[in-house]
Amino acid sequence: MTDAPRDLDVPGDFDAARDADVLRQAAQANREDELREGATLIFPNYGQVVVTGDLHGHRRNLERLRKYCGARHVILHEIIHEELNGFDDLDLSFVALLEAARWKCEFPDQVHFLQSNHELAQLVGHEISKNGRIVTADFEAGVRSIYGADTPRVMDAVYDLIASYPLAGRTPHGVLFSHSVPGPRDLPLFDAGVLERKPTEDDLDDHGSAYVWVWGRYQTPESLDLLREMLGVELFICGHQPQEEGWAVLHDRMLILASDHNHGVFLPIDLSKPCDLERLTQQIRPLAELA
Ligand SMILES: [Mn+2]
Repeated sequence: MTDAPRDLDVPGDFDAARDADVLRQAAQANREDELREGATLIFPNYGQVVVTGDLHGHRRNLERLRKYCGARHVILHEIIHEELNGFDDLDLSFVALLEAARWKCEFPDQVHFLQSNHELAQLVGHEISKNGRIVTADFEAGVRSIYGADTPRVMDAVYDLIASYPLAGRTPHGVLFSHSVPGPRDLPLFDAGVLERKPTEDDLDDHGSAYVWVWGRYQTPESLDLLREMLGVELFICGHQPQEEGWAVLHDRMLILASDHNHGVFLPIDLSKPCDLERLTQQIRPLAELA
């Protein structure tokens, strides 16, 4: 890897000072989000919210969403760490993150981010390897290919943005949005108070409450029922668990969406109406149908 910026197959031009400023402005807009109470976004009982799943650098799907959403609320998560085809490929998912940050700056009341395990790992320097690659290192290598010696300045702004993410969103009709929720093994470690405060270093650290929130796997009907009771919600809409077909329902209590490939989906929800899982699954739409 050289330190010199190279020609990139990405639209637009890059400037470390200007782009770092965009990321920091988006971070500030997240902290000042008018829906935010602690680490939770409280959605109103009017308007629409478009829920998505993991994005993993899929810039085409992000662009489709940006055109579709207009004045709707939109929820984005796990924007970084893209799937690469070969070992020589660069992870340029940073560009998707920058585009999402620009979108947040343009529509601060509509665009909302949620914390994810991949982004949290990037923030705290916890290595994630996938298919023999260390994706957290590859992400930074991608940023370095764009900004060269200015990389630390841009990475600091990336960390500011990731640290600003809330953990969850909830609707007046009992739907909870999050990247994941704790599995049965982690529930005893989980303090639901984390959703009501700015997550502390302990919360973000390995096996802290924010950590088990975004890393959760292997949910059971019983663990989801415990969480429903603890949080006062009816159902969960998450990402995190890969879905080749775009979505799946887990234990009649959790809907999992994926937006990171050509069969990726999105879900527009009318916030004024009560909803159940069956109705929600009928409203799921393929991103590919958007221009
Ligand atoms: Mn994940």
